[in-house]
Amino acid sequence: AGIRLAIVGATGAVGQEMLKILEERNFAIEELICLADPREAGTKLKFKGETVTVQSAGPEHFKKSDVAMFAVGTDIAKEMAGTALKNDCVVIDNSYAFRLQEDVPLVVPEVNPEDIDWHKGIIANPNCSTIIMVVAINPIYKAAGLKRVVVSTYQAVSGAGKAGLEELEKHSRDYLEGREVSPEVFAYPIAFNLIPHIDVFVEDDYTREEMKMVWEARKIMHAPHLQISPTAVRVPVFRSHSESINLETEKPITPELARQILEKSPGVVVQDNPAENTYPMPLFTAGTDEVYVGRIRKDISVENGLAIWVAADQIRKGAATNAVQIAEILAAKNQY
Ligand code: 11C
Repeated sequence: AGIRLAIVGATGAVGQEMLKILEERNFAIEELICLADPREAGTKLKFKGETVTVQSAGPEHFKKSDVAMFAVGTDIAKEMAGTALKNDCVVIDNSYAFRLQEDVPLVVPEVNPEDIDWHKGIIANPNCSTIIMVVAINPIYKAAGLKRVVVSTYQAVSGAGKAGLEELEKHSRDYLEGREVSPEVFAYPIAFNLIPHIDVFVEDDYTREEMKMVWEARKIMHAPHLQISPTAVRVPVFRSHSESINLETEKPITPELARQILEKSPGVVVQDNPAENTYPMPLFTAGTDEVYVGRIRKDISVENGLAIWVAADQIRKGAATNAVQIAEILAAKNQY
């Protein structure tokens, strides 16, 4: 036995990773339904050695599913969630569509698993940069309180999906082989460059990617007044986002205590030994499920301050793994 599970957007970067993770974690599935838009219908995918044929998503699929994990854009998520709800199918949505809606829990299982209990049919999966940040900073928040967070992200191209991956590869080849580089997914050439602009500009010249980190972290951590100033930057890395985070705490906390707390925190791996040049790097965190924290040191610019460096695979912990963890909790508690 197990649950009847649909994956909407099964052919995309996040959808594909969801399948891998479900298989790795041996998630108990009674029936797996892989859905995508009509152009992808008929695509054959592998799951546990068997072939699953992708179907064009329709109400009949939601009727047959207990839970649907959505790995599609905001507009399609809005369109399809209603159909899923009408058919008694609980939605775990990876898009921005419902994250800030008051009646929708926004969940990172290491931080606020209890919020799953009050879902009304939709549970939102946060933005990848937000998930990675809150897994690392929530334990410090619990131990010493937080006044202010300053975060700069170094976001991999796969945050923009398969097309982002292909663009970095193409731009790298074009640049090295002397051809003209023509940006499509990103606003500028991404190979050998950094682009301090992800998503659209919204408030006070911050981007929406940056404001998502503010709005979503406050909701997940139940810290409505937490002050956060992010700068989100796209970097020529294929996979795994990194973040430089400066924390101003309410109470003093030594780097040693922070290290001990983080070592015991769920979902966190501390990689921090400057003497041995040990710190997290995206090349090595890619393909894993944890959030890696290193460079834990006193922020010498404030009285109660810590500086940390974080890296994590944003397709896994930042999206697919987090959604599967939520599905595991729903399944274990029969909350669908
Ligand atoms: C990026 N963080 O790296 C974005 C992708 O709200 O789920 C995910 C956007 C979101 O481009």
